[in-house]
Amino acid sequence: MPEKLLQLCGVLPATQAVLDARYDVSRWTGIADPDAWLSEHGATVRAVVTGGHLGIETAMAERLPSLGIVAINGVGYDRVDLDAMRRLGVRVTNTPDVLTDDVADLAIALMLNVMRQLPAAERHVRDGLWPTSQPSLARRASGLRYGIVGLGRIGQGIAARLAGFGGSIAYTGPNPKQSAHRYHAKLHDLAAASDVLFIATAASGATRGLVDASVLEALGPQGVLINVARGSIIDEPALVEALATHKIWGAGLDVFDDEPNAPEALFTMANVSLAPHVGSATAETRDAMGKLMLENLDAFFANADLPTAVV
Ligand code: 8YV
Repeated sequence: MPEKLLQLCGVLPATQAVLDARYDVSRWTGIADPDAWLSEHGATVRAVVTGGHLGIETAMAERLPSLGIVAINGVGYDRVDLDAMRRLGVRVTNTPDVLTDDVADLAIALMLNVMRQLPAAERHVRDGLWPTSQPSLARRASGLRYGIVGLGRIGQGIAARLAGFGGSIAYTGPNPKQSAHRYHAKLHDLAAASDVLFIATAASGATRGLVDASVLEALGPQGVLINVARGSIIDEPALVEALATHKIWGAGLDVFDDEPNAPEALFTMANVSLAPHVGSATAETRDAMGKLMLENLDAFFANADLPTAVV
């Protein structure tokens, strides 16, 4: 009998085909009455597959008494209460490394979008305005002071790309790392010393609203904020206010606090580039994430070491 698996997120067709072949899969989105379903089938579920941005509610996990593993198809585990999973005896895995390059690429793309005003430039051509006018001048993106919040895998990927832009790179995090880049213990000091501030830190309860009005003020009226981590790390109303009142110059955002909802006030703002959480959304990376997620599941059911265990 295949093991019962509850799938909370969508995956690529190739990954789905393997899941469907190896497991008895129920897809959460196809379940008409979730409460009744959990009462009837909850006790048989052995594995949950979920996205980094989705995680799993502890209340749901508590209704799955045979649950052995939550396999996250993503690197972030901020939406999973790890202590609760330990208490419930549930393993947790994620998909680190395979998405680092794509997320770092997107951070640079957002910076270029904002500084070089590429969406406006493209609209200019598509709207047929080129023969009669020029778009407004943009800002140089190279040779600046770049700050990175979180010099982990993705932060280092961003730093490696920025090395080609000239300028200087500094970072903050709980502790200094073995790195040639300048360390600031305080986020405010890093923000004050940065033209472009990249958010690349893992989210947790402790990072909620970390980038608040005072950090944005420190970044200053010429400063640009780029976020490819989690929306929760930024005080979103404070960000909207800072942009609207020109306390900072611009922002490039791939993540939001209440996805898939982004604050509508941002939609009409100049100097803002928005993306619908696509940091890891390339065919190559999503395929690699799917494979790693499957490897973790297979290892769990084979009683083998989990390739990328979080818990
Ligand atoms: C994806 C992510 O949106 O890896 C993460 O933590 O947030 C993204 O890669 C998601 O996990 C895809 O399921």
